Amino acid sequence: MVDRRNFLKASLLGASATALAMGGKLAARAATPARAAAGARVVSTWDFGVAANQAAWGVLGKGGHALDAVEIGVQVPESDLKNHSVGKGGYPDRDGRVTLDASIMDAEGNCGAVAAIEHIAHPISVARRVMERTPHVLLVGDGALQFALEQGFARENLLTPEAEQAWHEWLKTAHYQPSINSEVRDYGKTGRPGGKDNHDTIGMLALDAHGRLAGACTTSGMAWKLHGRVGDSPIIGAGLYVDGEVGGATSTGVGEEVIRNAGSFLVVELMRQGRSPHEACKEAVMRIVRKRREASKTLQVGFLAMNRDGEVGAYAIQRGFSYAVCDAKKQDGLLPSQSVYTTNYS
Ligand code: SD4
Repeated sequence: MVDRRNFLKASLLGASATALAMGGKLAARAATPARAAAGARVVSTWDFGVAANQAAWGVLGKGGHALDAVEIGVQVPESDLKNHSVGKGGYPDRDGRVTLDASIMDAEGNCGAVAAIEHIAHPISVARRVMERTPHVLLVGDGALQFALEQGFARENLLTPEAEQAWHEWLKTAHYQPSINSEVRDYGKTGRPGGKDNHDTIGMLALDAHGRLAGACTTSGMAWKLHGRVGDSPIIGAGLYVDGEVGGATSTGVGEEVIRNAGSFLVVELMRQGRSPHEACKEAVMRIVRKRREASKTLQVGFLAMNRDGEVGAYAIQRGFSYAVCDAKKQDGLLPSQSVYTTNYS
């Protein structure tokens, strides 16, 4: 767990030392980047969260808004063609269509989302437009695409040759078992989540220097899903939830299990009752495991949470889940999550 109090103490000490060195009150008030970012922190799911956090830090480090930070941050994996579970380059559904899900939320309960949207490379930015320019929360499928085009987003082919080839391979058996995290099992050398060859959904939570919280979540969903399938990521309360009084949570893994348990909302409510982010994530994971004792052995769900004080916690069903942490002290933190099962992914 990252201790924000020590971090704050360290930054304040650092700031006053600088002020003394500069000799005077005026200097103490100077808006150095370190001061502008004091107290800010951004966290996100999986190894690829490191690069995404650094992009978000470009906003937070200058004292910018948490909402801008999470949007810019998750655009990094959305643009990464090597990443087959977020944005362009994502694996398609069983019909060969790349359909994307995304959501964004701020501390005041403002939120927007798109589900099963095609042909748009940055669904997170469409989700933000839904939040800011419509009276709605969630647009899906053709309606979401129509709105995005009206808003000036470019129409693109999101199916890369590599993803298309993987789909043709899959078609040879066309075997899909919804209870198993096929994105993890079907590719990568380790056969486990969290390695460099496989990454899941990115969920990101940011706290800015003004104490504002925001979150974002974006994915191409489960590879080879039924056309029209929507996971947890665009469902507010499932894949993402933020409450300025408490904190935020996000999830990755088999979305059906997260939706069944209103996962991210549950994590935030558990924190409201006094649990730490780590304890809250663990209890939300255990709720899934208790209900699905056998199935849980072969599926992955991970939760990541940050409270309003900037304390961070995570927990997953399977080992291998990682999360990236970035603040004024260290911009490339990557931590392993604890998990229920510690044996190899089966
Ligand atoms: C979903 N939770 O669509 C997302 C995708 C994911 O491993 O995280 N896959 O269910």
